[in-house]
Amino acid sequence: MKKSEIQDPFETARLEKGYGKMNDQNDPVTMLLRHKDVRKTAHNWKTFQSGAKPGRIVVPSEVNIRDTRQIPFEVDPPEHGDFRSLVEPWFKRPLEETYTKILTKQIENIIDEALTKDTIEVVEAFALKLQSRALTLLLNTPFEESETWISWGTHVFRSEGEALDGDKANILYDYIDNRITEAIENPGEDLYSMLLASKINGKKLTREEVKGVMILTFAGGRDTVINAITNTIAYFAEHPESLQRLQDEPEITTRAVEELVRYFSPLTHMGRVVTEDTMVCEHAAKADTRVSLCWASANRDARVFENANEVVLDRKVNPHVGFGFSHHNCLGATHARQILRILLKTLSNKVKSIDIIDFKENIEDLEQFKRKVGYDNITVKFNAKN
Ligand code: HEM
Ligand code: EMZ
Repeated sequence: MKKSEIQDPFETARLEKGYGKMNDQNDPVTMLLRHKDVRKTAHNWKTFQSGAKPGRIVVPSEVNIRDTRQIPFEVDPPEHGDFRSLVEPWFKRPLEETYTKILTKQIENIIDEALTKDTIEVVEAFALKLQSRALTLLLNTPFEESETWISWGTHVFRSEGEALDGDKANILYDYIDNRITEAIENPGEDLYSMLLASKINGKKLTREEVKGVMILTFAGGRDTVINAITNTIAYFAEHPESLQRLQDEPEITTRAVEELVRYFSPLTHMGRVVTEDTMVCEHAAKADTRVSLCWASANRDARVFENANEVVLDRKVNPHVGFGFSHHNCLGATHARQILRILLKTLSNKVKSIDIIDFKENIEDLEQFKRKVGYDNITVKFNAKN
């Protein structure tokens, strides 16, 4: 088996029953595994709600470490639409020319630096750095802020050995509180100030709402992006011919990004709370229990994807759900896609090959299923093109 391979642990359960079960802090979850059911359920917000108690739709549940509602993630229609329309233009800024130019420079610098080193640990010294620096663009805050974010490590709610780390979460909450106070006292051109100046139906956003958007921006776009970047490096280390192909056929880059997101599925699943007794996959789902939409399983569904377990770099029809589906689809997808597109372009221009020296996989434990989402660490050597 290749080191960069990400296997599909859901296949048997998906084919036989369509769902899997896991217990999470005595609040069990029925995981929906088929592409069709995942999409249908994501769409049906009346029966499968996001706006439950803050933290409950996340698996593992964050109810014990978070009171603030993440917005627009933990809000259902029609209120969801109000928040979403407010923030959507801001999250489309990654398409602007200046944004792309600065992001390209940031990524080139990180790759140039990696090329000067004998070896480099990709998660901390490459992916986390890249993610944090790029986030200064999305928030429109000073570049130096990234140093603080890098010091927090890869996940804002998790630390080694602790899936839910309340102390760590408090560092993020305090940090955001301070930045909001600063933006109130001295408004600027950043996301905090934009939110503080905004109104929905004539009413200003509350401080708690602003905090909810900011927490989500930090948490949702962190380990997902870090895993996507790290897995990309591992993949090209074992497929140098694909790197060459990207240089020869740059027109496939956009498709390649979508295919890597499908294959990696950096966010395995996300929950919903059932509002009324119902059936999923001929299985009873009681009111006030949880289901999850398993993006990672849906993305390997052979009824939808031919050769689902292979990376087909220029896959033409690719209705993957790696960024979710329906109204809650990923708000950060424009930013994430730009990062990956520029990463692929810069790697294919500058890097001849990558050697994997040492690595430790990050395996998510979903009881019945164990799934590789990325690496705890992976040390590589980058070799430059002549
Ligand atoms: C929603 C995946 C990067 C912010 C989602 C959802 C998925 C997802 C699957 C749907 C959740 C649901 O339906 O409950 C990913 C992946 C990423 C990524 C795979 C990287 C490759 C980012 C980034 C940000 C971000 C960079 C922002 C900094 C959000 C937000 C939502 C969301 C705000 C909620 C949108 C809403 O509720 O309307 N993401 N995400 N994500 N993501 Fe991402
Ligand atoms: C939440 C989630 C958002 C959650 C769209 O996904 O990402 C998870 O990594 C966080 O732990 O709080 O932000």
